[in-house]
Amino acid sequence: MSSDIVPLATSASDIYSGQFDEHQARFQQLSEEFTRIYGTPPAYIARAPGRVNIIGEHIDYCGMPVFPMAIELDTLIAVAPTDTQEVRVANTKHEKYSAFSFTYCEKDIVYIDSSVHSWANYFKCGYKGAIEFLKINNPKGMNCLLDGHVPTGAGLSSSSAMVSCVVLATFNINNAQLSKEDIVNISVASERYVGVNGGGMDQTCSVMAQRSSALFIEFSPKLNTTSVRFPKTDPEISFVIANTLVVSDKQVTAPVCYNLRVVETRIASLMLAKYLGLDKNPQISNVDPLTMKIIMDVYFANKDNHPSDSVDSWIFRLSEMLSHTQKLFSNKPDGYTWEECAEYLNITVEDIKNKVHVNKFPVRAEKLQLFKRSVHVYSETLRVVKFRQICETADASINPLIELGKLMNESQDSCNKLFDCSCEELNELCQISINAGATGSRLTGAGWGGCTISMVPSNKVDSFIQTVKSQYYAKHHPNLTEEQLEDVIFSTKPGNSLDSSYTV
Ligand code: NG1
Ligand code: MG
Repeated sequence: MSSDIVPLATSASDIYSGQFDEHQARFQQLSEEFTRIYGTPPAYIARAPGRVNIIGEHIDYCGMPVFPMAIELDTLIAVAPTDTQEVRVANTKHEKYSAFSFTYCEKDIVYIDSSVHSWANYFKCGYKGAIEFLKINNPKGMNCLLDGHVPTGAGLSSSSAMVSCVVLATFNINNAQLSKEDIVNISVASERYVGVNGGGMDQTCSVMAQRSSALFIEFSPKLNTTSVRFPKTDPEISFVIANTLVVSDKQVTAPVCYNLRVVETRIASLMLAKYLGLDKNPQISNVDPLTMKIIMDVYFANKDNHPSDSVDSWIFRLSEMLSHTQKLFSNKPDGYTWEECAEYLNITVEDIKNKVHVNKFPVRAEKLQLFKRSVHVYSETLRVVKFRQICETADASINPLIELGKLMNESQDSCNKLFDCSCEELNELCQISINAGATGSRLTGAGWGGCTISMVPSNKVDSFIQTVKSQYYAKHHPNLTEEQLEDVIFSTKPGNSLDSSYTV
């Protein structure tokens, strides 16, 4: 685990030192706009990229490893300290995102109304998380100007890019040094203030990812990241992101979508623990949140001889857990009522609801789909582990484009049929993508709308994009101009991670 201190640049020369050449013009422009708005230049510019998840969907909050990469699209925040405790925030896209301000208050730092869907909430989350961590009651005021390039509601983590960026900016303004791990932990915890009980993939990727690599992220027993390069192939592997243009707002749909999935996987973990005779084990009974990864680890403690992080061990353990899960839940493939879960666990429905924190993250469901969700979690994790293995060990005997693509297609199938997080347009776009030459295509991020990611041989990228434009966009969004289409379907390569702030 890298615990690098994020370096703070100390002079204007750092920004022009060459390392950040590619951002120089944008920094300059943002700095000028900031000066126009606030009358003084910014002290820092912080940058955090969005991410695309290549494989491993809806398993981060189950403690399972995922395989995203940072993309080139990012969020920038220009910021300067002020003498008051007022925080003023403007956006370069001010027609869509109106400016707001608030003043630090000792009681709750800043009030966040999670019943309102507003971009301001994500800013406030990052600010609140950073100040809470700093434990100071006299934070500096800040003037801020945001410049976001990650499409919102598209599964590319515009939200986490913004939260991580605000955490970094708030720390810098208050002269605090922090490790990358601190930024990750604060960003993950603080984004939950908007009411979505999210996992840690997005913030970890935004902060830790390395240029030209994807990031294998393990969350349990502790955060651990490994940069993984894609295998060399001829033609090379390329990725294309395509937006269905179905806006999926996780915050609004959380009680029947995202937060419900978190609850279903947690209840499945409780029941699995009992089924495996582990419910009295202190490593399980006192753990909150109890995840499917913890159940697996405790079950196999001292049980199998492989080093626990070897690929063989992962495959062995996950396969066995998959078969336990199938045995336990298969008699109710249409789902469990809350009462049936309570009866199995020999506790009340109220007890279950407390254990999975529905008071904090409310959900609405008659039935809980424990069979489908848990089969997805263990099988999707198997795909993640195999995906990484192919990337690291591929030799001439296999075609990685085909093998990796196959895993992506299986992931889409599982997201669609078992996790119910796809939608008609995502399925259609994936199918068109395969017909257009992708070897694999799947939804990315939470789903229910947003983007797909497709693996495409590099020599076919142009024709692929043309075909998808004519078969998907011309049909569903015929009025989009060529320029607008460039923002909804584009090829991407691994971008680099959150940068430190630069004094300008
Ligand atoms: P998006 O859709 O990008 O917000 C969300 C979660 C991830 C992960 C994915 C599904 C947050 C901040 N992000 O991503 O942690 O669970 O869904 O794999 O909640
Ligand atoms: Mg998000």
